[in-house]
Amino acid sequence: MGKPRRAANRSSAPQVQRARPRPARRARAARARGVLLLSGFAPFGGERSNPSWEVAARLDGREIGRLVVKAVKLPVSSPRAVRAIAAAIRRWRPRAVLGLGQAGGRPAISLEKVAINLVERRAGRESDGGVAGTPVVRGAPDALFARLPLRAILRALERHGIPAALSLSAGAYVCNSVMYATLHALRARPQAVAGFIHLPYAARQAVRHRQAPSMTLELMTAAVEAAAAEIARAITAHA
Ligand code: PCA
Repeated sequence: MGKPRRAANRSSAPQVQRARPRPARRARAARARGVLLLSGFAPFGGERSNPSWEVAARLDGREIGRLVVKAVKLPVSSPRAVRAIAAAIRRWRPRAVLGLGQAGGRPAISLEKVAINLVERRAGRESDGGVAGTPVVRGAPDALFARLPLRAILRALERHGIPAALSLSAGAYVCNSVMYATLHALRARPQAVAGFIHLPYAARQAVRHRQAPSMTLELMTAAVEAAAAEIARAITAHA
């Protein structure tokens, strides 16, 4: 008895199937889908590539949890990068913003805890286009803390067997500026998740820096993906 009815339903498939999914659930799912803005940088300091952008580009468009990754490439200049990340935040209204940058010489994935309101040129670096010793945002607080599930990310990376560490300084160069500007831009949206991760040299770059530690792009991509999954989980848990 049930059979003919099912067959009849199938024959008028388009309407029946469209009517089937529960609209309330679909609407909830659509609302829950948000953007994870993932920034990376252009090469600098004589390098031909920057692993931060290579990793961000690899993850562009990926769905991680209920977040869709939108990758954005930033210039290595504090004022220009700050303007670019602020514009991207206005444009995409992301649920989460994760900045990536290269910190050649660091031995592990660095989860940054603090951004300071200071732009200092690093000794020996080419000009970054900013003015040394100035605030990232005039009149704003001296420091802002990352709004990331840092412990959960650290544990996840440990589970994946990827060397990672908490870092208490993102420096005072362009990466720190971007982290600070991001946290400042999101100050009125306390539920937005935001922070910064520094990556070591990619193995390919370390061919020219033989004494420096390095990681493969694959491993760094897996690390950022695992971090993004923890971010998505944290957002879902608080939704
Ligand atoms: N690292 C630099 C700027 C761009 C990048 O990838 C920094 O640590 O500030």
